Formats: sequence, C-alpha cells, structure tokens
Amino acid sequence: MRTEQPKMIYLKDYQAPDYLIDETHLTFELFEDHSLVHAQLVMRRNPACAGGELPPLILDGQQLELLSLSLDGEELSETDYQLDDSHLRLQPKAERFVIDSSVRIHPESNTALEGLYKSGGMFCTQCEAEGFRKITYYLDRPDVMSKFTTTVSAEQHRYPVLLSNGNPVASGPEEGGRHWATWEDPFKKPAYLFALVAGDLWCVEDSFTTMSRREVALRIYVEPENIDKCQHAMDSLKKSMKWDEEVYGREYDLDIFMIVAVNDFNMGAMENKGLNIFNSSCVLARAETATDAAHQRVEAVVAHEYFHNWSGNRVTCRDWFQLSLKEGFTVFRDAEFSADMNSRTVKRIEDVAYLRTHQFAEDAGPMAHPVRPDAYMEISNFYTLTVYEKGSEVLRMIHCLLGAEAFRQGSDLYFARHDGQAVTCDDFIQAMEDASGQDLSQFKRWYTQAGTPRLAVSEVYDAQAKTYSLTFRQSCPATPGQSEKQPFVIPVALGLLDAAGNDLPLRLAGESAAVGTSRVLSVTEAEQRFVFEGIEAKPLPSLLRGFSAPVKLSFPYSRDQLMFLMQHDSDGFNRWEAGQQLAVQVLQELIGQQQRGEALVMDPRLTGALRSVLEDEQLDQAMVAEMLSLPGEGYLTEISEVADVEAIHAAREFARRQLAEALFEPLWQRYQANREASRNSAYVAEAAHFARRSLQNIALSYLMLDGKAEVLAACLEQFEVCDNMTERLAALAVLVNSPYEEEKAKALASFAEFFKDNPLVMDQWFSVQAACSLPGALQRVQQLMQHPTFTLKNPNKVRALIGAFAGQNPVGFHQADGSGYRFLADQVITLNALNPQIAARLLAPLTRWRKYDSARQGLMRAELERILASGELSSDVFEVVSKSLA
Ligand code: B3K
Ligand code: ZN
Repeated sequence: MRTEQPKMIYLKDYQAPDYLIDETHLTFELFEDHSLVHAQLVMRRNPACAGGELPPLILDGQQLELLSLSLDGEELSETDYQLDDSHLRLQPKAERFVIDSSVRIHPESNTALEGLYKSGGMFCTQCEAEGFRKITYYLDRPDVMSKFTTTVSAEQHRYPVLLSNGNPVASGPEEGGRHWATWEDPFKKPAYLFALVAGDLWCVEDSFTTMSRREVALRIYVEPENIDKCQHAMDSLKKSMKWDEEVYGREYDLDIFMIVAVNDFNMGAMENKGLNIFNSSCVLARAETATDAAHQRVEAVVAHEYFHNWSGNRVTCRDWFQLSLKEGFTVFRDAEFSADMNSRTVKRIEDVAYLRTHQFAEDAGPMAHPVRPDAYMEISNFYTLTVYEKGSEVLRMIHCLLGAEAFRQGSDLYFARHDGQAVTCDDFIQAMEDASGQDLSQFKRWYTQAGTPRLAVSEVYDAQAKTYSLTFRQSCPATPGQSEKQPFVIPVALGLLDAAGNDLPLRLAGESAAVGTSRVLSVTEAEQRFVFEGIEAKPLPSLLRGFSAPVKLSFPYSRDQLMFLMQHDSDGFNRWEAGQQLAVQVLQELIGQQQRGEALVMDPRLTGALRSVLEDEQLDQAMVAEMLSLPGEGYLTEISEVADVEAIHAAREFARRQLAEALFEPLWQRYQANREASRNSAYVAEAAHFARRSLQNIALSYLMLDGKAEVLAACLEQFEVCDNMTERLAALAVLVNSPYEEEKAKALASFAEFFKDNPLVMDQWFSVQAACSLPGALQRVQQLMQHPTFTLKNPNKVRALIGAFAGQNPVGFHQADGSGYRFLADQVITLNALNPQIAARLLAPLTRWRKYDSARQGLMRAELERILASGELSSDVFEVVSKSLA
C-alpha cells in the first residue's frame, strides 16, 4: 500500500542507468513460512554515463527484510547504506564491484501474485513489470540486462521439480530431506523475464527440430490431475515454432523450452526466458472440459508467449513506456499466426469486434492514452487494450503500407540490429524505414496521439467525365491531456463495385493504367480527395477493407446498399461489416421507438438479409454464424452518445425474437444438420469443426427464443449427450437465459456436481450465470460468491463471476438503483488490499460513467468517490479512480 500520493513517471525524464549488472547469481531457499534470497550482483559503472564522481547506487526493493549486505566481500553495517520502503542506497568505491545481499521474503502470504508467491502447493513467480524488486534488491528496469544463474533449494517430497530460466546445469540432494538445482541462462535478460517454479508437477514432453537442425526439448508442467489436458498446448507450441521460422525467420535459441500451468495468475501468461508461466486457463484444453473458444485461446496465447522470445526477450524494451514495442508487435504476430491456422476472415472479424467494443471505449474514457504513453503512476495499469490491441493495429497498418516483403525486411533488420538490446518504438520504426525506404515520420503520430480518429467519407460521381471521387475528412476527439490532434496517416483499403457486384479496375487520376481492383489509399491530410477515372457508371464503394485502420469510418450507405455489399463484396470482412452496419441502423431505429414508448417495428430487410445468409450453402459456416450475431450491447453502448441500457437491451432482444420467429425454418434446418454432424463425429479442434459448432450453437440460441417444445427437447438432449464442452456449455447458457426454470435448475446442478473439481469448468459455470440478464442478477451473483468453489483470492474466479457481471451484463450491472455499482465498489475495496492489479482491472466499467444518463452518472461517481475515501489505496486503484474522477 502506498504511504504517500503516488507520483507520475514521465517518458521525458528517462535517463540511462548509472550502473550495469553483468552477472546475477541467485540462491533461493524455499520454506513453508518464509523464503531466503541470496543475490550476488557483479556490477560496473555504465560506460555510457562515465566521467566525474561515482554516483550513488540506488537499488529497487520492496517488502524485503534485509538480513545482510556486503560490498566486494566486506560486510556493510547500517551506517554504510540507506534504506527506505522502496530503495537501498549505497556509495560504490570503484568502477567495478560486487554486491552480496540476503533477504527474507514471504511468498506464502503474497496474495498480490507479483514477485515470488505460492499458487496452491507450488512456488512460482511473476516479475513483469516491477515484481523482481519484491524478490531481491536490484536495478529493476528493463534496460539493465544481466546473465542469470539461479539455484533453488526446497523440500524434496513437496517440491520434486525445481525450475528456472535457461538450461539445467547441476542438481543434488541436501540435508534434511531437501534438494537443490542450478539453472544457467546464457542470454542476458532484464529482471522482468526472471522465473522460478518449485512444485509437485508432472510434465508432458516432446521435441522440436529447428531450421538449423537443433533438437529442442519441449516440456509442459502441470499438476498431476491435468496431465491429460496438455496435448493441444503442445501441438500449438510446435506449430508456433514452425510458423515463426517460416514467416519471420526466427529460430528458438535454448536447448529447452518449458511451460508451467498455475491456477492463480493475474493475467493470461508470461514469456519468461525459456520458462513461460501460464494461467492454467491458457494451457489446459481437451474436448470434454474446454470450449472451442478456449482451444483457440490456448493456441493464441501459447503462440504469443513463444513469439516473445524474439519480440520482447532477445530484443526488449528500454523502458516501460515502450511496452507496445513488444506487446503490439507480438499481438500482431499471434493474430497472423491464428489467421494462418484457422479462418483468416473470422479471426479478423472477432478481433475487430473486440477492438471496437473495448479498445474504442477505453480510448474514449478517462484512462485514454497513446500507444506509447508519456506518463503513468502505476505501470501495471498500462497493460491495456490500447497498448496491446491498438498497438497491434498500428503494426498491421505498417504492414499494409509497406507490403509483406518490405515489412519482413524491416523486421529482419530490427532483430539483427538490436539483438541483445533494450530499445524504443523509434528504433523499430527506424528499421522499417531503413529497410523500405519509406518515410514514417507522420505515421508515428499513431504512437503519440490517443483517441480513435473519425473518418467521414463522401462521394461525387461525374457521369460526363466518368470520374468518381471520394473525399475523406479525418478528425480525432480530445483525450485527457491532448486537446489538439494532428492528422494521422490512415491506410484505407478499398474497392469499387459495379451494378453486378464485381470489383472495378482502379485507376487514379494521373495514372496511365489501372492498378488492381482493391488498393490502399494513404489518407494523410485533414481533408483529402481521390479521383478515380474511367468509371462508366456510379459504383458502390467498399471502404476500409479488412479494417485496414482502427478508425470510425462513416459513409452514408442506404440499407439496400448495405444488403448489396453483404451479398457481393469480394472482401469477406466487409461483407460482415455491411451486415453489422445494417443491423446497427435497424437496432438504433428500434432503440428510438423504445425510448419514445412506441410499438417496436423492425425493418424486414434485416430478416431478408439474414435469410439469404442462412440459405447460402457456399458461405463458410463460421461466417454465417458471425453474420447472424447482432452487434453486442457493449458495442451499441460504445457508439451511443448517451447509452440507454434498458432500451438497448429491449431493442436487441426484440430483434432477436423477431429473427427467431421469421427464420425458424432455416435455423432449425441448419441446427439439425450440424447437430447431426456433431453427433456423428468425434471432437476435433479445427477451423471447419469450430465453424460447424458455432453455427449450430447460435442457431440454438435463436431457436430457444421461440418457445417450441421440440427445441427445448433438442437443447436438453444436446446438453446431456455430447462429447465436448462447446456443445454442453452452449446448451447450458441457452437454458440459463430461458424461462424454463425447472430444466435450468436441474442443468446447473448436474453440471456443477459433475465438474465441481475442475476449477476452469466451474469458472464457465459462474460466468454463464453472471452474464444472464434475467431479473435478479445481482442476487444470483451474491449467492454464487458463497459457493464453496468461489474465492476472491483466485483471479480467474473474480473475473468469471464479478468481472462477467460488471462487464457482460449491462442490465444487471446498471440497475437504476445503483446496486450493481455499490456491489462492484465493495469488491474493489476488498480486493485493493488483496490484489491491487485485479482490483484496478475490475474497476473499468465504473470508469465509463460519462456514457450514461445523469442519474447513473451520479451513482457511479459516488461509488468512485467512496473507493477513493475508503482508506489507503494501492497505486493501481488510486490511479484509475483519481483519473476517472478528474
Ligand atoms: N508480458 C506479459 C504481461 C505482464 C503483465 C504484467 N502486469 C504477458 C504478455 O503480454 O505476454
Ligand atoms: Zn505479450
């Protein structure tokens, strides 16, 4: 907990470290009621800062009990150094020296899950961003890179497996039933990549032969009961290793690569060198217990952490302001990997829907910040959608502007030039510029300006001159600390459709010949016009194909034009996008009717359009499922000026019922065909099967709205008779949201009884109920908090129940009496003391108070103020609350 107001840290204040640490030798003695950490640091003055007097050495350290300290072998006494609650300061006497320290720490009572802590019966670590300072006194900053040797000693029978980064070099028994192991990491790394694990773990082993024919041992360590749930992660790992060789020319560099699954983890996973530590939810997957979505998440996260070995570990960040250097790039890499492994268009649709719902909301709220922030109080609060997802979009735009080949040359140059270094986003851009010969100076505004740009497009067709011009006007709303914005470089991929729906050849004014039928325009000015020549009749534009830039584009499409694009656009993403825009128009009309107290009447064109989609046997089934999914309540909130929670919910539910009724036949037919196929084939975690099940399940969710007995019977049959969690959970979710109280209660009870010992499955059980919008949601959530498997100490449980309620159940959370807000604030206050990172994350829905009516605004602000007044706040919670109220 902070004792004084946390202070802002600024990028402009960056200074290179005065000292470097060439070698780090660590010894851990792990016990049940404390642990001892001995550190030997071989240090020297940073040659980049040489000259003049030797500056003091200021090591970071928090919650450490210093037992002994020596400088070049001489024990120091308390008068030789200064200690406060976050630093140890002493005066070196020479340019080179060795520091030895011993500290006592308490992993057994570490509920913040940062530094060294216990998860169940095992010891594990999480050091990024600033957790290493809770392990020993150190220069805990990413630009200090050191060679680590680590020895771990622990009781043999409780902790038979002792792991750290790099390669195992020695091990042996010790007195008193203990044993030890030493690991050596030959690569220099910053402390945030340090890891240690000790536990009773089993492992699945495999191997990978790299492109230069080196054998790498692959091991996934889990608690014994999970040993049967590792194969999918192992397959994903091997695919990732191969893909990174083929697509980026990146080869793995150690003899062993390990993944450890732990149950208590603040986020998805961590890319520690050679020893990735994962939330078990991102490793464990098998048909019976994990959904298709969970399988895809495991594949993506395994890939993401593996890819960090180059984009993050071999080349790391100079300081934490550069976080997107590794995160944006690695998200872009994992997204491309997933696109190559599965359906590219579907992956893009999912990512864009997520970005527009969540990142756009963040970018419009009080925590908005540029992809490279210029100030923070608590760096843990900056592992955001903006740094990750928008950061990835920035990389995608560079890829789009430069083309795949030049992008690859740029990335090769970046890795070659900076291998073993801690660098900045500017270094990355420089490599891209040097390799491509393109000037990206204006483009760099994407790193420094926050907010989602708007791009308004208008058209003029000149029948005489046979020219078609598009005018783009860009603007960007003010964000905290940034009132004026300069124009961005916005790559707009587009095509022009003729009356038959074919793409026209595209020739811009001044060009002698057409250049393809889909091309990228670079919009760089506040207002800019592009003229296409040789256009025989007025075309229909297909704009921002593949969502080529993270902007809010508007073009005055009529509903008929959107339906035409849905049918004919050669860009799969834009076919979906046209459907979404059509649905948004129709839903907004219904929302208006609802607000005015009128009878709801839905435009039948939406039904017609979705009927054609359902009847299109050629269309990828996953696309059919995506197109059938109406824009979510979260997205409808994001695009509203003032979000009317109840009207949005009522309008969307009304539309779903209308569609269910009108499309019953084709939905039922599709459902039955797909269910039949599911019944007749064993579960396979592959795109075509994901597609089939996703259509089956969305069809079921519509069909159940119609209240027919045969559908209820089918749903119960699917729930009971299936070999996989995808079908079972979907049936359960549909039942939970249905009015069939008896069947619902029975299904929930039998599910919980069967899966009570599987925490990840129980998380799903909690989420399904927390997200259910039927009346009484808060009471249900409060009751579920009493369930024996629920605990606030496990982040997955907090996310599954409280997070799902506040984030995925708008009508439940935004109850007009403010009870949802009060409940969330109570949980944040409790969690602030237990786990500040989780507490701060849970707060996000309250920070969006400006989106709602004035009564709700008042209630939400009051809860933020109550949190602020609740006592000593962590820097994590303090930063989010104070910025939200500012
Ligand atoms: N780099 C880690 C995130 C660490 C978060 C620390 N609060 C996981 C990842 O992005 O791969
Ligand atoms: Zn990452």
